[in-house]
Amino acid sequence: MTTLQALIFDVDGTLAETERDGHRVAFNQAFAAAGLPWYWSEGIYGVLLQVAGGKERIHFFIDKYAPPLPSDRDLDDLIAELHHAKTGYYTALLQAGQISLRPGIKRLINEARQQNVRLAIATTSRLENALALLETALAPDAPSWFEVIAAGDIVPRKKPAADIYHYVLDKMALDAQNCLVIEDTEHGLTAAQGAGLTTVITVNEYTKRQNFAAAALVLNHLGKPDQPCESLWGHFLTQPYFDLSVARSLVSMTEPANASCVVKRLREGD
Ligand code: XBP
Repeated sequence: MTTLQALIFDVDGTLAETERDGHRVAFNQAFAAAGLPWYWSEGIYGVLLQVAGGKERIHFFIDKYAPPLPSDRDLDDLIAELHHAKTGYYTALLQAGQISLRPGIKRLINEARQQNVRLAIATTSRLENALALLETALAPDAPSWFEVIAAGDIVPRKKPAADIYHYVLDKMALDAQNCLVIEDTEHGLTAAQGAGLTTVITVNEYTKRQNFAAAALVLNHLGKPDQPCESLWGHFLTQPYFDLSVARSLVSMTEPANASCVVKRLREGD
């Protein structure tokens, strides 16, 4: 029988709402510090999020919106410099305690640690960003709870390519069927599916209209006893939150013990 041996977490948007209030703000701080008249509004940032990776996102912005560019700068050097500065602003935002974890994340991670379910991270973001979030929002020693923290340029192709998930599985010497992924985007789902991984999605404002038909379960968040989650697609939870019992049911491909009938239900026009 297939058993759950590991949980693999995406970072941005999954562990915390880092995109709108973290990365976006830090990109804008880096642009202003460099004297560039660029500003990424919440709306524009939603468009830019279709490209994963900070450097790649700045490239995409320049290609799509043709903003004013300094004539005396090599483009790749400028982007590398902006991205380096942005990382500093982003980690400073985290150190200032500006960003907290999404509902249920800490509870699920603690439950996994108590039950010896192995933990890993698979993110497109830079390693120092992932470490800073874990340290500031979870616990100073939280990075050590994760057996593998796969981040940024460690693989040649970022999500939606499956590379980062293949990397994690190789490093942990695990079969995909024994792992469950928590993601928040269609790109993340595509990457995890590409590696054969069962995936649970917790949507956010930027991703709630994306196509998650291939997910095992789509929730508004993982939920906690005093803040119930809502099932948007897949198995309808009959308890107020997602926990390891549901995770085990999903990977064993049996009807979840704590979920009733399948509700293929997506929120439209919401
Ligand atoms: C999130 C991303 C990243 C961050 C910025 O990745 O797409 O590009 O927005 O990261 P994930 P960097 O959902 O896989 O965690 O600036 O550090 O590249």
